Amino acid sequence: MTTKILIIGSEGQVGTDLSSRLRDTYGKNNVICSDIRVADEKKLDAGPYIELNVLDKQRLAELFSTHKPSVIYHLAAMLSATAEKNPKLGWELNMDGMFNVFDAALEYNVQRMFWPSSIAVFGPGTPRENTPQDCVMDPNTIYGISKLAGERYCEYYFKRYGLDVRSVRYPGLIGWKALPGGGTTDYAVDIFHQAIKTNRYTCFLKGDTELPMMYMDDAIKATIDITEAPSDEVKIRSSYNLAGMSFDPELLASAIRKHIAGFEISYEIDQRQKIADSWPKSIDDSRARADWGWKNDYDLDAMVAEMLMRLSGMIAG
Ligand code: AKB
Repeated sequence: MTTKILIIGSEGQVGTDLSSRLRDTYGKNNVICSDIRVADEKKLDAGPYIELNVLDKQRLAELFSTHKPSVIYHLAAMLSATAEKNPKLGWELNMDGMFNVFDAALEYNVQRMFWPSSIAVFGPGTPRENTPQDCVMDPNTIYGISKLAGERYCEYYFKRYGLDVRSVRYPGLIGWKALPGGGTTDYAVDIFHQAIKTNRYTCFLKGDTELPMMYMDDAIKATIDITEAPSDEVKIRSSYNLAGMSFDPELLASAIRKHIAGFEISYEIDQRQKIADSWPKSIDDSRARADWGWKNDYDLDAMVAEMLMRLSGMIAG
C-alpha cells in the first residue's frame, strides 16, 4: 500500500524542510501539505496543499476522510516567545490543535504519527548540564507547559488507545530554507542573515547564554528516523531527549568570524533572556542513540560553514 503522508503546519521552519525531503522520497503527490497560510502558486506547484486552521475540526475531518493519510506529522504550534505574548491563544493552538489532530488520527486509523516536543519542557529546577531524559520538569513558559502536557498526552494516547505516536524534544533549530517564527532560539538563525547582509548583529540574549541547538538536516533526519523506526524500538512514548551541539552567542560569533572577517556582535537583551535562562545548556540524548540509532552529523563548525554557504548563495542571488 502507498504511504500517504499529511504534514500539518507544513510552511513553518521544520515543515518547509520536512516537506521537501519527504516529497523527494515518497513523490510529491503522496505528501499532502497543510498550513494556515494562504495557498499560492508556488505552494500548489510543489504538490497538494490545503489551507487548514488546526482548530477547525470540521475541515480537519474533511481532510482526513478525503485523503486518508497513513502517516501524520503534526507540527502546527505557537513557539515560546510568541506564546508568552498571548498565553491563552498559545495554549489553545498548542493543546486544542493537538486534541483535534489526535482524535482525527484515531478515528481515521492513522498508522503512525509524529508530534514535536521541545527543550522548553525543562525549567529552573532541571539540571542544566547534560540534562537527563528523566528529571525535574518545571517549565515556566506557556509553550513549555503545553509541550509537557502534550508529552503526557502522547504517552496516554499510546497506552490507552494504541495511537502509535512518536516524539523528540527539539533543541533550537538552525536552517536556511525558512525563518523560525517566534522562538527564543531564533537569534541563531537571524545572526547568519545579518552577518551576510551587514557584517554585524545585535543579539537579544546575553553573550554567555549557552543553549542546546541543532542543524536542520539533523533535525529532519531525527524526525523521519523516529517516525519510521519499528514500533518496538521506540521505547519512550512521551518524548526523547535529542542533542546536536551547544553554544552561546559569543562562540557562534567566533565561528562566523572564521569565515567573515570583522563580524561584530553587540547585545540588547530583551524578555527572551528570562526564557533562555530557564532552559538547559546541554542535553543527554543517550536513550535516543541506544533505542533507535540516533546520531547527529553536524557540529558547530560544520553547521556554520553550511549555513553561510547556502545563505550567501540565496541572499546574493
Ligand atoms: C523556541 O525557541 O521556542 C523553540 C524551541 C526551543 O522549542 N525553538
